[in-house]
Amino acid sequence: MNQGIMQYNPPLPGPAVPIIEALKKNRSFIIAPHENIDGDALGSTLALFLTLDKMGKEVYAYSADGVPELFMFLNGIEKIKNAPPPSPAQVAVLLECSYPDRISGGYPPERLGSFTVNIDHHPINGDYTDLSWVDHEMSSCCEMAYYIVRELGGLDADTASALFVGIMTDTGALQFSNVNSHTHIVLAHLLQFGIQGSEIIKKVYRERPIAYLRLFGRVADTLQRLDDGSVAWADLDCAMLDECGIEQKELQTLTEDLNRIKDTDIFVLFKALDEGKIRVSLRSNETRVDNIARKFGGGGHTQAAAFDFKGTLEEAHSAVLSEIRNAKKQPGLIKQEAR
Ligand SMILES: [Mn+2]
Repeated sequence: MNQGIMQYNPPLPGPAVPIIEALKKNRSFIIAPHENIDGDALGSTLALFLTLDKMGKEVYAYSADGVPELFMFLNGIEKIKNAPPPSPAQVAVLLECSYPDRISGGYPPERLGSFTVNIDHHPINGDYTDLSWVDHEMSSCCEMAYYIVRELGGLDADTASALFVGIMTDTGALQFSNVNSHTHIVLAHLLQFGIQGSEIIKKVYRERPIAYLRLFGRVADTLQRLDDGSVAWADLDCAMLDECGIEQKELQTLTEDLNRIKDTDIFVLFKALDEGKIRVSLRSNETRVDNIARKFGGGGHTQAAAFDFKGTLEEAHSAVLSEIRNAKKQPGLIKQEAR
């Protein structure tokens, strides 16, 4: 560390203060990310785990659906368990769980802690915990966790790497409009802990197992475009995963990797991986997609949202594409500022 670090210390957001107090004064914690863990939920889970552990607290962090191979290079990642927590802690810290049914493993909050804390950057949050910090202006949950980790004295190369991964994966390596000057200042501070930012970006954004690239090819083969080409979609099913030897949890970057079609506004990935249910992921450049996801009982951000559709792939195609057509016809929904 050198003296320059001070100049990158952005001011602590007010809502983080009571959460920091709760973490300081309690002894035992469970850290729970959302189901289908992604880089952001994972980075914040790991950074908070390492920080509380270093403070001598009793802490259990888990991801019921495991940890994607892509993130296994992070130091301390093996401390995140797949098994459910043995018993509730004093405090459960829920990360990006907009609603209780998003909690990894489907456990109710009271099963995890007698006092619950919620940290989230999704625009709509159920406000179901004792303490809550929800700020949709934040690029990522990791940008929020940064402040908590920093105030608790937890910033070091390992926590900085974990937080860096989450900020990068949730901003598409700074390509999305959720990035602002604060995000850059936080990243600048993290880089001062001796982490190799360019190496991390390479691992997360460039290096792909060959089986993954084969799967990418199979899914890209299903690409179709609507009308004027402003809407594109692709399909994925279990047979493709089996043929390519890829597990479901390794698909974290697939939507992002596919969503780079020139002159396309909305990209939709239909994942037929569970009986009678299609997981639909939406990405957009201009049209808001969180409103579309909400119509189907899901949610997310203005430019990245998702939901589960009950029915067949064909039914999902027809319902979702007609809803997108409607959304694009309503001027109020088009070309809004993303954040
Ligand atoms: Mn996130």
